[in-house]
Amino acid sequence: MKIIDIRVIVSCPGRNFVFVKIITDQPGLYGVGDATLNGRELAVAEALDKHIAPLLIGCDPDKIEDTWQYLFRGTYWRGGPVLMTALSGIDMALWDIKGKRAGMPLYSLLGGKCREKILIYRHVFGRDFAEVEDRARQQMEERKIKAIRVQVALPECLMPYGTRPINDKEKEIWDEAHRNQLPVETVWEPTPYLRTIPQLFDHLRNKLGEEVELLHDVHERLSPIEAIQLARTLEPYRLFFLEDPIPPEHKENFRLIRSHCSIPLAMGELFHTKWECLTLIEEQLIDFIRCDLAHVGGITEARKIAVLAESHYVKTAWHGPPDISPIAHAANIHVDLAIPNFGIQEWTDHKEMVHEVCPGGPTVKEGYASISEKSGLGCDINEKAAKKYPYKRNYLPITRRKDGSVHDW
Ligand code: KDG
Ligand code: MG
Repeated sequence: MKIIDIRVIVSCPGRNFVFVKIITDQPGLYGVGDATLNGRELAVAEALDKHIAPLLIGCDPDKIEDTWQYLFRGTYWRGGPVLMTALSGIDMALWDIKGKRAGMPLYSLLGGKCREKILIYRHVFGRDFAEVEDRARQQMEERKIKAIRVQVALPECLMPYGTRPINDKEKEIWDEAHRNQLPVETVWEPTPYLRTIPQLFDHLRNKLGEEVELLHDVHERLSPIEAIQLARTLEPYRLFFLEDPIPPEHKENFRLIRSHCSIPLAMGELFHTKWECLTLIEEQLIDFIRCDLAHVGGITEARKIAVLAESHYVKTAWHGPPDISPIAHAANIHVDLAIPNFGIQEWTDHKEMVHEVCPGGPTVKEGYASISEKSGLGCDINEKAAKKYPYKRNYLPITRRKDGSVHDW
């Protein structure tokens, strides 16, 4: 069996996605993968199209591990978000082919189901505590969601991470940035943040009770000592986990945080290889590893990370934002089903347009995700529909402190 073509499909059904389609010489046999890197989509598409695809034409798609090593080590300039996203897309598509050949859903190839359904968490944001409470209640009552990640607008800040425009001034800034296809510039300060978030959790625990699982994403914005302050003040509110408290570069900082609080910690959406996870896992500095399967090297690398994590009692919580496609969400669910140390799965609903371009992804019912029994990943790419939605330049927001200096978003 040989790879005869690799198509890179960039489409914007409401937001940009990069899809990979690997076509084999066997009639009708192909695999699909997700290689979307939000805000730098075309860099990955070019890497795939111009550098990676020519290397793989004529290769045997059955050799997933060998292809992974060939692309990772073979570049010499290995790692980094662009190349690892490209590699992830290829890896997913190769697993999809293998599943289709076997006539088995991917989770079955990975060892079979360890559980029947996948506990998910959804996001809720609000302009104030009451709005967060209302929206969380709606998720709990109407959709039977069991775990909710909460973010709130902050005084003295402008559209901090996880929130949307809350007034005319913010809406104007938001609309203008989108009109010009440039990043929205937001403002964030640690003091109001560290004051407000514990008050939000106090409000929510009082109003929503103890049953619902609550989470919060710091989005890598705190210094280690600020993270300790936040974690300690949040301890009484029994968070499921506190996500990405500090920037990803200096993993050893987690030793300090870990030794000062008992709150469960999660980290990993900005990691690009298993080696970046090692210190946190080996020293049990976190409780949940939450890599992005579309950025960390695909299903092959995620499996290895899950095995490393299992031996240190660390659970998984793979990244599941709206900026990766249903294909990557499907990869998440297949791995979640097959590993013993699954923890929780981040979930966001896609717009109908996304499902039109990429049918067959996982679905959620009463707070749990599941996937069809189709062989492989279970997803497809509708190339005709994809063409209807051409790429639109789009950036992630950029954050500044009040003094004008750039900060982590
Ligand atoms: O593209 C960036 C998003 O994927 C990221 O900001 C979302 O932090 C995120 C999350 O936890 O979903
Ligand atoms: Mg996050």
